[in-house]
Amino acid sequence: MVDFQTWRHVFKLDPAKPIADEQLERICESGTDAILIGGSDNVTLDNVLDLMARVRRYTVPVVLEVSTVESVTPGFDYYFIPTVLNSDNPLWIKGLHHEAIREYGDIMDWEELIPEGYCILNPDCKAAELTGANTALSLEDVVAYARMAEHFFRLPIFYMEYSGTYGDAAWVSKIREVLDHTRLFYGGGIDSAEKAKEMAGIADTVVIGNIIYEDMEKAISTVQAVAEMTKESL
Ligand code: 1GP
Repeated sequence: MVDFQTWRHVFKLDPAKPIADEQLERICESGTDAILIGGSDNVTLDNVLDLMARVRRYTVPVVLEVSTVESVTPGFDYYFIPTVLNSDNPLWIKGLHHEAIREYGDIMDWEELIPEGYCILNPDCKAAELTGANTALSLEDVVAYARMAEHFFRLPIFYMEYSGTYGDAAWVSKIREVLDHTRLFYGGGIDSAEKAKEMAGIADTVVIGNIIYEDMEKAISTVQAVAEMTKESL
């Protein structure tokens, strides 16, 4: 049985962005712990199905990070469901979730459904704009969201989402200190082995996205970097 609780390195592929077969093979065979399929724009059932089928040629676990109800389809190891803790729009906190459960509640395998408590920290990213996230947060605000995720909502994942920009390692460290059971995911701006190593030294799981489409060598180098950091911290 695949267990997301052990994952240290995850590649996030955007179903709306084209990727050649050879490139996909390098990503899937890189030694990463999982492939997360998800994006903010133009995610359709067609492009999700297409990418899932292509990733399924490899043994790596594959997860759908659900952003639209229409794109939900069977065949993934897990369904990660973001709930955006710093959005004031209930649609992104529990509205779409309600819609999806109304539609698929009878046939859902609840073990495969993993809620993620998102805290979006880059004001300029698509996800912030889409969800109306309040990114003008102090560190104390983020600490409170992390504690809310762990102790109030009892979420298995707290995701510091800096998508497109490299985050503040001091902030990530502080959040690390306040979480015991909830897994800390970090994503955003990891475009080198050094940055992958730094964030993997703090967070439980690092998510690497954009660089896959910009510089394949650098993307691949993050896998080894995270493995080294994991070894060093054992
Ligand atoms: C995006 O957190 C991921 O949802 C990864 O961010 O694309 O900046 O690597 P990047």
